[in-house]
Amino acid sequence: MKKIRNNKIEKIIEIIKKNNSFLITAHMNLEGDALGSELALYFILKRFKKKVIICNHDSTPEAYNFLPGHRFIKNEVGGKKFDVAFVLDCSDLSRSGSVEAKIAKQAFVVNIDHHISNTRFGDINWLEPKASSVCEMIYHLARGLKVMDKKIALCLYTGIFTDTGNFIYTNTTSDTHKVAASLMGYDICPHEIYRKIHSLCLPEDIKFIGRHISQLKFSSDRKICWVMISRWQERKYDLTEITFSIMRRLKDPLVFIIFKKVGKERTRVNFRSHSKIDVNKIAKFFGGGGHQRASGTTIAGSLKDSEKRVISFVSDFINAAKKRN
Ligand SMILES: [Mn+2]
Repeated sequence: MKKIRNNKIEKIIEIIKKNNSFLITAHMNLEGDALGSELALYFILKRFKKKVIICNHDSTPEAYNFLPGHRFIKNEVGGKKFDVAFVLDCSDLSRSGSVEAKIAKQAFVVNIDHHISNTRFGDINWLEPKASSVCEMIYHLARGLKVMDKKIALCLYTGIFTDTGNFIYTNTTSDTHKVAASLMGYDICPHEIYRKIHSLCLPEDIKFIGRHISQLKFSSDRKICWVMISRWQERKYDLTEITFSIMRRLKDPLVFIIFKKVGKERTRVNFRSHSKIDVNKIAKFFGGGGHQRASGTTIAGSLKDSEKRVISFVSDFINAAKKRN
């Protein structure tokens, strides 16, 4: 096993044992790792008879309604005070959206994350940039507390599964597989999880993606591939990931980008890397962040304007990286 920060786990165990009420949150645009780690931690704390509330900025996408406990998740906690707030899978506290204001008022904040761009906003910061997911980290916490059951295992497995792109991204390590194998011992069916999360598209969604795929753009050296989406329909599931999974089939590009118009002068830009090109650094330049091979940012500017700025920056970035090697 690679080095997991056991001293942090011990400290967090102490905090759990000493306190009674807990608030759990994660980032906006909920996905498998955010929800899986929140719910797993919820069940872990419940085993110690603690008062626990999960509160998120966004509502839970329908695709994740198979996760046990999803009905307990709230979008509002009123003026309640908690002894401890757990913030999961957030590189920055602002990623928790409207919950940020609540967290800022809590006595003690535990920041658990695997984003390399994490800003260390907690009173305790347990950061494992090499972990595949926060769920992989929570697995070690659960082991430290000697709790595990089918519900916790299903939540954790789902987060590891989705954050590794079904075990194909470069964040998948032998440790990730060891953790996943151990969780499978609790009667987990990966094919069912896959079907529940990934087989939801309606014919119009596939056609929508198809239209955009037919208009892919490439830099002249074909190292950058991108797509512009002016009318983005929010769905029960993540069309961004589906679009990227098709783009990733391309042989030549090193960086994949999706530009989405999300407001009059606001463009969401998501990056994926196929290579050593560090898209966390690219997103950071534009005020965002994430992981080395998956990141994003929101730019104040029109779709066209953002395209121009980002593509020219990425192209220079790739050329500079080429020169260094
Ligand atoms: Mn994650």
